[in-house]
Amino acid sequence: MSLDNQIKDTFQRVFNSEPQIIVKSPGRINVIGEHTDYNNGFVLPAAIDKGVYIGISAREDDKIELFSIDYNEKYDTDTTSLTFGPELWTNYILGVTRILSKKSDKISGYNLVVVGDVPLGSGLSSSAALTCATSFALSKLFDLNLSKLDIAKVGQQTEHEAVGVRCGIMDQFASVFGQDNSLIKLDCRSLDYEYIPIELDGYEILLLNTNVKHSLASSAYNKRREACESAVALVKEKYAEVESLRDVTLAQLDELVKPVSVEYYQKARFVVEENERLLKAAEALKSNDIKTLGQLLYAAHWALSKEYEVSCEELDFLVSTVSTYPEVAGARMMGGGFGGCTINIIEKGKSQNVIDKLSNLYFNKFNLNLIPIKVSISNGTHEIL
Ligand code: GAF
Repeated sequence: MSLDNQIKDTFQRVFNSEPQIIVKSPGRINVIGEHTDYNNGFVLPAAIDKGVYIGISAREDDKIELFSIDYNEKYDTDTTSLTFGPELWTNYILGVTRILSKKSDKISGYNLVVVGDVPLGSGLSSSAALTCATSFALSKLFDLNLSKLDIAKVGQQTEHEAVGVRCGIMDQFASVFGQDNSLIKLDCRSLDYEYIPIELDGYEILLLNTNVKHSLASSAYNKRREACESAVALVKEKYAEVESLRDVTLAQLDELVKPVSVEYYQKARFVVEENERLLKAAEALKSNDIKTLGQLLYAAHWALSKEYEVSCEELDFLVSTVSTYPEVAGARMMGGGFGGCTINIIEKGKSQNVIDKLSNLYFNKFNLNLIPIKVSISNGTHEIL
């Protein structure tokens, strides 16, 4: 049964009624440009066909009743206390509700059913999909008139406040602004963006899920962000106009950061170079130069692994193994790191060969199943009903 029909069925069973609104908000991939968003740099993501679906209806009272199909769990609270439940999925939904309730008094009680097909922990941003779906649904239901950018920002703020991850705007922006068959080249400083049609002449994208999510992910993420901020503070002592790593040159890092902290220097240099790689990759995509694009992906991976130190054994194994396959133009870890997926650019029609060759090797080494994920590039958050 399709996910929107599952929502309707479950709504009927749990709430004895039809949802007033059903929305879908997608997960995302990112071709290149990791850990650049919170440094005011560029990113190159796209929304995918897999996402989170929410069905919602307003109530006469101030009760909030939530039901997750994936967890088969119900959780109730009310608009005054907005107490989070024991599971993280409730924090995301109620975190959005808290933020919007502070902005508007139009929010009253509601019933909500949620389901999704973004594999959890795979680095495809199921959490951004969930917060953006919630924010869009509440805006429609209670006439809050939120713009697309408002929705993305509320999603990001929820991640900061309700979950404690000081993420950038990439995932939420991609989920909301996604467009069929297009990548989004987003400038995270100005929030200007450009759609780049994804025409990988003769190539296709395949995601390979390591099936691991190492637990240090969120604390390590915040630590990387702090290292970048510390590097900026050091440069700022001499160059007061500098606001973020986007404004910093490699020469300034050599002069002012390297002598003080190798750790900050390495992390900051990665970000400056990752932005450069992204700009080259965007040009390579526009001129269909897949060879150059692939090389940039490999370079990004090893920099993420060795300099930014956000990879893991499983991701490194996948990337180093496919780099010996002639049908693979490029590959790298994708998203925040410490597990999740690699993104691979493979000659059209050869993905199954790669999966066949790699699956046994991966299982023998890690005793884990490698999970291939095929995605298509799709539209952003939208109403279904
Ligand atoms: C996670 C974050 F949520 C994003 O904001 C981004 O920083 C990404 O990691 C790394 O590029 O997905």
